[in-house]
Amino acid sequence: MSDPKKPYDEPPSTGLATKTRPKTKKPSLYKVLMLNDDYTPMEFVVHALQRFFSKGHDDAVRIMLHVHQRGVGVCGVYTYEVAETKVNQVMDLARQHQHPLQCTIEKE
Ligand code: TYC
Repeated sequence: MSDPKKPYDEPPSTGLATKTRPKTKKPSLYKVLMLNDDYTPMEFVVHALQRFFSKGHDDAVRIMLHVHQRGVGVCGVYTYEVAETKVNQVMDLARQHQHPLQCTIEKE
């Protein structure tokens, strides 16, 4: 006999407690890298790091100087769409100010 309290699509209980564990996959992460150049003003890079990567002033200066001295540096690590958006935001603002600043994405 069917249980009148149960919906029709549920199989009859076996008395075994089971836990469904929906299969989820952690998204891949991507580093946003900033590249050095000889023309973009240091203050502009610091501003971009604060505005688009939510860095505090001191952290932004530290990252900017790292890129200035080493040629490349990590601004942050994000899922693909977020990383792509941040690269576009930086490059759009740089273009508007006619700075050659370049940003890229690298898979972690
Ligand atoms: N090298 C630039 C200068 O001396 C500053 C700079 C730092 C530019 C970081 C780009 O990603 C960069 N004005």
